[in-house]
Amino acid sequence: MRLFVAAELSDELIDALADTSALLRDAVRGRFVAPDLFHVTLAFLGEVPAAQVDEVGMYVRAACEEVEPFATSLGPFGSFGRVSSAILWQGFSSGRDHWDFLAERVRAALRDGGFSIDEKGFLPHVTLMRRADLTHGTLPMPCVARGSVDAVILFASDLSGERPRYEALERIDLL
Ligand code: 2AM
Repeated sequence: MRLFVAAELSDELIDALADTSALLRDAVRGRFVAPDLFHVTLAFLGEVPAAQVDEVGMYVRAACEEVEPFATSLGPFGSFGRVSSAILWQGFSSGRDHWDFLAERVRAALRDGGFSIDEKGFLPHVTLMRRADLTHGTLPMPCVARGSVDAVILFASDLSGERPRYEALERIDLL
């Protein structure tokens, strides 16, 4: 199964991200991520044998025991890749230390468990668009909001259909 671990965002954050996405629809061409799929990836595992999924959940649960819920604010846009076919995302303007701590606990626990994860440096962001053409037009001002991160989810992603399907295998409340 193709696995990744993500932070769940509170409704205030999801609503503002959906408002930003609506503004982008008038300004940028590309493929939009549906608001019900908005998340912040903490660790990307890729293919893991189905028999090891419970073990992954156990390590993620253990990591989350060390982390409390935290507040964070949405911030400016950023992008990865070529300007003509970019990943366009919205980042965070506060809570960065909390984000780094959460991601590092999860990543360290998975590494200690012998799982290999994508080792690209962690940059907290929510992907809003893929294949965005940023060569034309002007980006709108992103909508910002303050909200919280209260839970972490282990997702399986299925890319075989027209749009990605993420199945929450396990949801862990931060306490
Ligand atoms: P993103 O976090 O920039 O949106 C499922 O594919 C999720 O894992 C997506 O949110 C994706 O990008 C993230 N991800 C992180 N590293 C990845 C990688 N090496 N391959 C595919 N997706 C990755």
